[in-house]
Amino acid sequence: MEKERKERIEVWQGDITKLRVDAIVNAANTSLLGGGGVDGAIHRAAGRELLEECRRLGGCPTGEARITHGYKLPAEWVIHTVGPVWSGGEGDEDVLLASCYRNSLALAEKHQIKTIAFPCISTGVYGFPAERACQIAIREVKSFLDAHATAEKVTFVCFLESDAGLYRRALGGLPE
Ligand code: AR6
Repeated sequence: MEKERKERIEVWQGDITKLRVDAIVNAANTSLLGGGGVDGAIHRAAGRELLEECRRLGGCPTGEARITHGYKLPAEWVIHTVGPVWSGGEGDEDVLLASCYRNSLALAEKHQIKTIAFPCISTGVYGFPAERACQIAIREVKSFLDAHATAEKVTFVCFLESDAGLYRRALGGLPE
């Protein structure tokens, strides 16, 4: 079982908008109307129709997720989730970040999505420490995969080489 789960997780370094997977996850903000970072890249690549669909959703609270079509993206779906803004770790940032992964994966399951790619949510503009976020992301994905069979592959997309290193080390250290 453990080996099987390991084969369902991969790390890929690059631009998430290029990935031909069923769904890519967007690190959005509560307005869902676009922004910088990965959010800006996804909206640019998907085109204006994505913004129009997002507008109809009326926003998304931190820690929750919403799904739209992918339009001009190679991915069929975009799952938009809103990570917490880091404020020193004394608030509920860890819990909210875990909710982003859990709620995104629950939406994927609901839509029978088999392949899904995550960026490193909250670790850019929102300032969440990369290593701490990586541990939370891996923990949530592992427990989801153990409980659900629909998802065949979860890809952690790391834009930065340093993040790819973090994920590869953390996943290499999974217990056998
Ligand atoms: N593909 C994959 N990852 C990327 C890409 C890309 N094309 N571009 C950046 N990253 P951020 P946040 C990585 O700032 O911290 C936006 O303005 C980046 O290196 O995009 O959740 C939203 O509208 C980092 O590892 O998202 C919100 O206002 C990760 O994506 C706010 O930023 C997340 O960085 C959300 O901030």
